[in-house]
Amino acid sequence: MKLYFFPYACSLAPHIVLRELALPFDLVLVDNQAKITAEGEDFLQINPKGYVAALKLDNGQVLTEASAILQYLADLKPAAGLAPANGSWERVRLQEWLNFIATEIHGGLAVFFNDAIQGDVRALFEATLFKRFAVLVQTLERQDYLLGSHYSVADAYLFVVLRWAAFHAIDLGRWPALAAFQQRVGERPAVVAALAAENP
Ligand SMILES: N[C@@H](CCC(=O)N[C@@H](CS)C(=O)NCC(=O)O)C(=O)O
Repeated sequence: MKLYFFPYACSLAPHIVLRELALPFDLVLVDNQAKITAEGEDFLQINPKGYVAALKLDNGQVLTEASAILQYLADLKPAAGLAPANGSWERVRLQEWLNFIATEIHGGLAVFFNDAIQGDVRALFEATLFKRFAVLVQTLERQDYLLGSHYSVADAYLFVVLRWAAFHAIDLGRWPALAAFQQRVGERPAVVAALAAENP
């Protein structure tokens, strides 16, 4: 498998999970501006959406969308327990979290990468995002991980997108449960290794 990535972007989540599962993979850096891979390929030919993450399988299929890639990877090694069994009610709860992270937290933080978002407009986006943070806090104040006591692919995804708060001068220390979650997940050996491997 090949994981197309950009350092510390959302592709870091499947990268972490590949390491958690000890699956064999190659990392391919993508120039997100020029849309060229480090292997000299036109990235738009690989993923016409033009964004990471993209996972090329050994059969040539390319899978995109972090939530789908994360579940695909978890299901390659179900015994590792990074996702509840497909078809179970717990799996639906995982999907509920993945969608919340993708749409509310990933989307809510990514908007600040646009320098045009300033002043009152930024304050409006922040107010919405902080309401979503309150939902996370309600959960993470009473349990270590989104699904309970057990780490899952949703936690890897949440960790990756919450890291972006620092890029936007949002101090997660204002939400101790979120800061503690980042600390907890950030200490996992697979996370430490993935961050080191992406260090540009
Ligand atoms: N809907 C996609 C969004 C992926 C995404 O936002 N990728 C960003 C990095 S986190 C990217 O590569 N942006 C570059 C671009 O859109 O040109 C997903 O959930 O995986």
